[in-house]
Amino acid sequence: MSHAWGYAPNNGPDKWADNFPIANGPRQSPIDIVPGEASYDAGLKPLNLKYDPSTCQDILNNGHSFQVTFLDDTDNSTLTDGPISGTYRLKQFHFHWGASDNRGSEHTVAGTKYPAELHLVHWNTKYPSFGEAASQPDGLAVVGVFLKIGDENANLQKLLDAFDAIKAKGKQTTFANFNPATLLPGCLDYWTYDGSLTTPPLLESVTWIVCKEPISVSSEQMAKFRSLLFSAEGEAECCMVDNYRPPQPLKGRAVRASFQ
Ligand code: SG4
Ligand code: ZN
Repeated sequence: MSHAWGYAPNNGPDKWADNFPIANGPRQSPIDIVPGEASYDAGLKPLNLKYDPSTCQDILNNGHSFQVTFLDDTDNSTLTDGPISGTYRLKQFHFHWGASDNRGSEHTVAGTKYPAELHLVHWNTKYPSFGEAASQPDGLAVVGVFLKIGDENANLQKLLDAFDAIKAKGKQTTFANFNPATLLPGCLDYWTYDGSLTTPPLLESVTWIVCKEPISVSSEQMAKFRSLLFSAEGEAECCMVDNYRPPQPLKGRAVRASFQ
């Protein structure tokens, strides 16, 4: 791979294995979730998400997505219960989306693609830091939420209104007092399976928790996601679109459902 990784034909998902051989590993993400093949597990607890808006720090275009970062030096914003043991701290959330409304999610449901997918990334506090947790089999827990075209979503709009300040790669601005719980669907039923980061280094450290119920986004709001740029200021403008990895082989893994 002659360039840094990205989502273009010359450096996209089909090329990642050249520099990151774990791309062909046993527990890669995302996957196609086939509801009929997921097994209901009555032992799965409800998700317990406790988010403190005062831990929200900034919003950043990292050239692959945009992310909102949280202060993670205390247990103020955490995920507990669900399929995991112990306490996981919220580090950041980000999205993946398409060039048009017919694609963009990473996970699919019986082959159905959603126009975008939100990822809330948490790390296991049995490890000293996010960086150290990220290479442990039980190091990370990511909550995935599908976006579906419908009514305008006022909670998403707060993010979109910050986009003018982070249009290009490397741009960052403060983003204070945002409660990520406002982005969750009303019903927290989920599927869960053992997987990986969906971008290089593709580390196999993620307990995936994918919510069954999507949140809404309008077509106009989706268009605003596509106004961000992969490129930095001064470079040829390249719209940030199709920043998703397609589904990977299940390789015999179990997908469990928290609901019947
Ligand atoms: C996005 O590119 C985020 O911006 C990355 O965040 C994130 O990497 C990456 O996706 C993979 O995360 O939930 N999709 S995912 O598996 O969280 C990490 C940063 O670069 C390590 C901080
Ligand atoms: Zn992601």
